[in-house]
Amino acid sequence: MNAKLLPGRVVSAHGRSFVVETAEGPLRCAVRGRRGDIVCGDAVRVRATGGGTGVVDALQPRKNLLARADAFRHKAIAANLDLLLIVAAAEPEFSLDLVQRCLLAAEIQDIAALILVNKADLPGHPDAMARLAPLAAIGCEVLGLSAHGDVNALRARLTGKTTLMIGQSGMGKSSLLNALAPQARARVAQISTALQSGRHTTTYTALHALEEHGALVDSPGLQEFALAQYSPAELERAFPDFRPYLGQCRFRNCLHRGEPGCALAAAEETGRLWPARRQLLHRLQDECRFAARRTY
Ligand SMILES: Nc1nc2c(ncn2[C@@H]2O[C@H](COP(=O)(O)OP(=O)(O)OP(=O)(O)O)[C@@H](O)[C@H]2O)c(=O)[nH]1
Ligand SMILES: [Mg+2]
Ligand SMILES: [Zn+2]
Repeated sequence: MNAKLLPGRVVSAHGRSFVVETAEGPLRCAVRGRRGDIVCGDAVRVRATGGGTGVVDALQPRKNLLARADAFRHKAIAANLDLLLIVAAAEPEFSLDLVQRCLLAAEIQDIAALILVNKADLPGHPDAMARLAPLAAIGCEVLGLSAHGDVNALRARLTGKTTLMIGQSGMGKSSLLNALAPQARARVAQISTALQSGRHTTTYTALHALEEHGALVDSPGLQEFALAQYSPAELERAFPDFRPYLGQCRFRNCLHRGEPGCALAAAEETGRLWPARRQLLHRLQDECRFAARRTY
């Protein structure tokens, strides 16, 4: 039995089994003990056990971790990311709430984010772009293109980076992966027109090498994105548009829920803040307070 320790990177995580890419090729590794938290992008050391299998010996410290958590469970998605690509489209209809939650998760983990509006060939595309205008106005980058057309504008953004694609089912994440890394041959499926939703075609998270250096991680479609693992204060600080006003409220412990002299409310009244943002903050804080009363 070969007992050599090899450095490697986790390239797919499927339930309790995952694949680690090493200098000697990919090794299929099983989870031993409490290792259920290993995700795509993790740097590990593995002990080869022969026949293309291995055992993870050590998980290296992470630069960041993209994860979601509600009151009931914590779900890590991918680690050591340089860019979060939030994929939306005109069809099925995308959730602005979900896009914003993804942006906040990236902000808290210090990961750059880019909103990609796919399916630019569809007639609903300009409306989809317009729905994102309030986020573009606060400095979020929004790029529109079609996975079935020219993807070079996106390709240029991915060079040398490890990028995670997330978004609702049916937005075209796997189609984008196929356009950028054809050897991935990811499965894609028609959306359900009756339900106006995707079909949850991608079932596990996997990392694919890009020709022009860098890696693209495809993930299963999300229905919701809870951020209950963060504190109310962390959530508040994750809104870049709130920053000029934080600390400016009359009460130092202002919850921005109608107290007199609230700087966020005043900024809304003069059109400097988009009211949907404070409502989102309140929903997130309510969710994390509810979760704090429970244990996983
Ligand atoms: N018209 C048009 N259709 C697209 C485009 N990109 C993807 N689609 C279609 O959208 C449907 C869903 O695409 P997928 O790539 O499977 O979507 P996904 O985001 O990976 O979905 P999940 O794996 O379920 O999360 C497929 O029928 C694709 O052919 C595009 O740019 N234009
Ligand atoms: Mg997919
Ligand atoms: Zn306030």
